[in-house]
Amino acid sequence: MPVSGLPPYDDGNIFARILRGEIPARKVYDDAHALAFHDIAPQAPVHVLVIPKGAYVSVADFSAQASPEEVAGFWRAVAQVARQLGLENQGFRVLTNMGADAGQEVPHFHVHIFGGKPLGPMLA
Ligand code: IU
Repeated sequence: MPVSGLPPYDDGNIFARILRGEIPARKVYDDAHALAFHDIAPQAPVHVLVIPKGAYVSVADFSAQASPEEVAGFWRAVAQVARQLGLENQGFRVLTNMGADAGQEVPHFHVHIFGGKPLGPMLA
């Protein structure tokens, strides 16, 4: 069960279907712990999503329930994806939305990587 008060993990969510190969995605990275692919509605010149392979609704669930190996593997993958996309030297933004107030649309934990231009200040 989610620790965050969000509904239980739904196996039919779109990212679960991408993980199972039922729906195509423009993949940029794939390893034991994480999959990364281009967002279908990019909000920056580079906009990639990184998702863990395990079934976690949100960052709260992932942080509370994933094994240390999964957590380390996931965040190493995030850094690797940014490197691979050439963002490391110019800078980039990593963001996750959790729950309704943050506008989380897909109930499988994911982080957004934005880059490819000066991003300006964060919007609250
Ligand atoms: P959010 O953090 O849950 O709000 O972000 C979900 C993102 O998933 C959003 O940027 C969508 O454009 C993106 N997305 C996608 O890349 N492919 C899909 O099939 C769907 C959403 I549905």
